[in-house]
Amino acid sequence: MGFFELLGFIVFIYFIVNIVLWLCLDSDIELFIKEKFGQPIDSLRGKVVWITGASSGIGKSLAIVLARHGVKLCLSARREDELEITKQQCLAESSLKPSDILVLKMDMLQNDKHEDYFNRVVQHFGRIDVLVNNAGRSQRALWQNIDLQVDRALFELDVFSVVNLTRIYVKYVEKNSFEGHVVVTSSGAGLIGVPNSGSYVGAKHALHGYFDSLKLEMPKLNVTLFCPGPTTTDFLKTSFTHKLEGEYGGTAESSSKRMTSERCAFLMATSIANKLHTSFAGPFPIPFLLYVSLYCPNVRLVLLKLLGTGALTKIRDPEKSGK
Ligand SMILES: NC(=O)c1ccc[n+]([C@@H]2O[C@H](COP(=O)([O-])OP(=O)(O)OC[C@H]3O[C@@H](n4cnc5c(N)ncnc54)[C@H](OP(=O)(O)O)[C@@H]3O)[C@@H](O)[C@H]2O)c1
Ligand SMILES: *[C@@H]1O[C@H](CO)[C@@H](O)[C@H](O)[C@H]1NC(C)=O
Ligand SMILES: CC(=O)N[C@H]1CO[C@H](CO)[C@@H](O)[C@@H]1O
Repeated sequence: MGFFELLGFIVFIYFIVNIVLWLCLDSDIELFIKEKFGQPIDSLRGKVVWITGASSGIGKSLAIVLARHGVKLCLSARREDELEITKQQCLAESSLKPSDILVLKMDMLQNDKHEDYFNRVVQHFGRIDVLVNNAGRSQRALWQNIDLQVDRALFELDVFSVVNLTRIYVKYVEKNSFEGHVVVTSSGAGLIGVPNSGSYVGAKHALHGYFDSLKLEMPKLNVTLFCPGPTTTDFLKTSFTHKLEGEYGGTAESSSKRMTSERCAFLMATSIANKLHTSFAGPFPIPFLLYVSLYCPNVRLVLLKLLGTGALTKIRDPEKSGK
């Protein structure tokens, strides 16, 4: 075999291995490698992490994973009783003291109070090492029927409240010149379009624009955009619809087509510990779809034509498949 044949063969094998990994893994390849060989979650021990939306779902599971590794936590959301339950579970599974976990009743939509809340957390712990912007609501609605008020409300929560709180944090990091880390729970729907969630997809995409720009302006700041695919949480219950009043009220049943929130939180904690910039996770075919869409947009178009919108809808909401 000549040199160029060998080179061609290696490149060919490289692509085959990649595509096999796209099909087998429940995360992107970088996160998979870090899970096996990178910084363990334990490298975050002793740090102070503020998780918004810690009263249920991914935020709650993340709190528990981090607590097990001795991470001090601020848990915020609107439902204080649920936050207390998260706190008790964290304490039961770790050697943290009650004062290592601060419960903060906070509505993200009250932007004018962000500074007060922020100061309370700093006062309690003396510092904030990582801010995890996780609070958010999803959506189920047909694009053409959505009231502009819903678009605005969704951006208020999923984008503007996140941006406002992060600006306070970023100024604080700069003033005290320490190594800051901002984390955002985006979504697979923050990387590609999906049906039945127009405003949500727009909002999650917007986060990538905001935080990519922030990273360029502050290269030393660690920024992590974590993008889960379908995960079993209560998110469908409180999802927006096409009109402002009311919530979707669905239940996301556990299914092999959804990640458990525990697995999601473990991968998210791994991405945070390794300071990855963008990570994604989800069972087959989520990583495959995301890789194809990001690396080969033309193949994506062909794939979508073959699969149809209905298939994508079922990937997101498996209960619709009538399994
Ligand atoms: N589950 C999925 O399939 C999935 C997939 C991709 C991305 N995500 C993202 O993951 C994040 C967490 O969602 P989840 O699935 O864990 O759903 P979830 O169980 O409904 O959790 C949402 C969290 O956000 C908080 N929240 C909502 N509105 C708030 C407000 N106005 N102020 C403060 N906190 C508020 C909720 O707490 P309170 O109600 O107590 O305020 C709750 O703790 C979201 O950003 C979501 O977009 C989820
Ligand atoms: C994370 O922050 C540290 C300290 O500012 C910096 O040296 C490092 O390059 C950052 N890592 C990434 C991946 O941006
Ligand atoms: C629009 C808005 O309410 N912005 C708030 C964001 O946070 C600052 C603190 O830096 C508040 O003063 C603003 O009111």
